Amino acid sequence: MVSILNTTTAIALEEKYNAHNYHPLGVVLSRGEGGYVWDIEGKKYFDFLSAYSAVNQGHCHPRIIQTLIEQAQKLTLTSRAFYNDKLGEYAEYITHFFGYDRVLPMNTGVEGGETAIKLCRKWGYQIKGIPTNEAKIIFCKNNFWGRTLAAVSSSTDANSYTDYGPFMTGFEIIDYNDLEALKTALEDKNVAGFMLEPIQGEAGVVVPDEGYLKKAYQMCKEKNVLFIADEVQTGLARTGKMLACDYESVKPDILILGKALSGGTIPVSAVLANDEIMLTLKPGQHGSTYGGNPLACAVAMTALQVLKDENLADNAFHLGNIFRARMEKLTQKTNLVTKVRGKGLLNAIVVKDTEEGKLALNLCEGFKERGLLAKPTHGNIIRFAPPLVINEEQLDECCDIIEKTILAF
Ligand code: IF1
Repeated sequence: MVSILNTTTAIALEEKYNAHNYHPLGVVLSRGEGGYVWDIEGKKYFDFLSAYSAVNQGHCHPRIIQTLIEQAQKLTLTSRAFYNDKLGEYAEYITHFFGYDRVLPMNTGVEGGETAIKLCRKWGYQIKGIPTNEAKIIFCKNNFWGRTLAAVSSSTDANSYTDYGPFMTGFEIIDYNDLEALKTALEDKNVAGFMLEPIQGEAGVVVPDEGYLKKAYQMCKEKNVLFIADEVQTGLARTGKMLACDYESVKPDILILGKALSGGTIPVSAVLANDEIMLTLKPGQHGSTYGGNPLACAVAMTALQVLKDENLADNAFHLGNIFRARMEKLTQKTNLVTKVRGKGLLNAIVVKDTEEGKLALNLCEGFKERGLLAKPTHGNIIRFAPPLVINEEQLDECCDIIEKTILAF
């Protein structure tokens, strides 16, 4: 098939043949390297989305790609019907890396969440002694952990759940960053777990009060309830620490990782827990064809090692402070930016809500014209999450683009 694609024709093809389940910005990317991406016409951009934090290590990181190629030429998938020579090595590596007894390898982030919930329920019945089918899991308002039926059953976003019912039961919703609400919810003896994002991503980079995670964790411990951290987006150096929970020295009972675990190459997720929880699962009770495949295992080890070797958490911490300081300054020069929030390089600005979120969209179009890609969310919030490999000079250039664009409005 011969095709001469340009931006217009590439978009037209998607519009014609693909499901309309997304509304992308009008740019067609065809190449990426580090903090940059290029569109099909060769225009270069700073990537300020990082595939929703999946490319923390930067696009096409040479070491990760090298591992990917080498392993792909040897063995990619065996299923778990047989052992492979990479899974054991990876399991030892990642459990030592995060300090857990065991890992359960999956593929997408949402499968990690599903796995965590299944594990939590099994633990609830077998160890905590909750009566059959009575287990409850607490979630927070505006949570986002994916698109499966369980995920949308715990969602409070009408876009996510409308017309997908009937929904799964046993999920309780409380306000985020509300310890009183948690206290009340924890009174129920059938609560097995509390699952939350340490910073709510999709909700618009909502950072809870300092001490919230620590206190919530302690309250869960007092009630023999598992603290489940969804670090699919906040984890792996994004927020300036290896895990966002590290800020409050909280070690989740169940830790969910995804996205950057493969540095943006293939879907790799992981659920980490100690024996008491993980060993409630027996052969045949959970799994996935691709989970723990040798290609994923090899890639994930390199992806994690890159985070460490390149001190990407420290870089995110440092550059994040600079970025937010620049944006705070901007709020003094314009009334279009009303709020700046985030940690490390997971940040957002809230812009003045005009007609139907047009401003945020127009601003992102403006950023694009000046060579920076970002996407609005919830109409008036713009998320800024560049790959963690960018340097201070590049960040300054990006801040200039953002500032110039906003001040031109
Ligand atoms: C989409 C946002 C990001 C997540 C957390 C689990 C998952 C996600 C905390 C599931 C996924 C995504 C998916 C993406 C948009 C997106 C997102 F805009 F919704 F908020 F990242 F910022 N836990 N987040 O954020 O992981 O199954 O997708 O691998 O298009 O749905 P997944």
